[in-house]
Amino acid sequence: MAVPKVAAIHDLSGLGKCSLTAAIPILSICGVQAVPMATAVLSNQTGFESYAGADLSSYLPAIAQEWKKRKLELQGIFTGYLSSESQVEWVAEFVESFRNESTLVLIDPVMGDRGKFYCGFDDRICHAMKKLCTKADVITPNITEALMLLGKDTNEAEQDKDLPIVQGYARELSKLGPKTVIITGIHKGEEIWNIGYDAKKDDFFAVSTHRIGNGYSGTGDILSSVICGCMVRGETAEQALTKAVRLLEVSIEETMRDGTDPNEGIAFEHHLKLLME
Ligand code: PXL
Repeated sequence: MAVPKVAAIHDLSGLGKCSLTAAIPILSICGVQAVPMATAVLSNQTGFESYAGADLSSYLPAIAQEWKKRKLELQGIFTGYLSSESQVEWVAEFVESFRNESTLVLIDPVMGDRGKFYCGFDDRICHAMKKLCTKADVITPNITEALMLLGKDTNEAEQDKDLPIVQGYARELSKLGPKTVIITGIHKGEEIWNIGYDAKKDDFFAVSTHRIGNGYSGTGDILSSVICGCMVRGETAEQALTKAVRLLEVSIEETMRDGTDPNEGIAFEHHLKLLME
């Protein structure tokens, strides 16, 4: 089988091991070609005390036009951090223009974590992201982003959760359009749960792990990249989530031992082999 192609639409951040610096190696090890579209170039992810960079929104239409000339056929479209409301709206048009019946569209609605928006984001990005999610086959919000998309109070994001309540959130989010919803980073005692919902089967799945550390840069992007790579190569969402959580677990354990600054991200490079078929 030819190597499947996935358009990976995220920023390129020098430091932080998130977005494209996570998506490209992970898709590659899954046997999938990343076709990157950099939405912005940044010195580092925005959780550091400062950053420098450039938004690339004005270049994206010309890049898409060249891809059309090359008759690019995509087996997947995978979006993550997008810099502005207008960029999110443009990406929704891109999805419509490039998808076909067999394209897997995975939208990771990157907006915030631990109950708060990331630097520079507010309700406007949430409004646009909710519309973008209607185009998705799969969405992978963390619990904060799920609450934002549902218009609920995000202060409860870090509180211990009753899992049936989160299952209800996943089912509600699937009504936006995506057949698969995976809500990540749900606190339950000393564990972190990730809940999946398959709307076609009206069935739930869940993968948990011990809580280690207090949150590292890029973990959500790594998880969504694994889901994308594994699903494009034919695995189920549940199989993909199980692999993603295992990769995060061992990478975070190593990162804790190394004493790395959480803004720098996790030591996933040493564990990518877990994703080989
Ligand atoms: O990991 C999410 C993410 C991606 N890209 C950029 C970010 C963040 C989170 O802060 O700042 C630029």
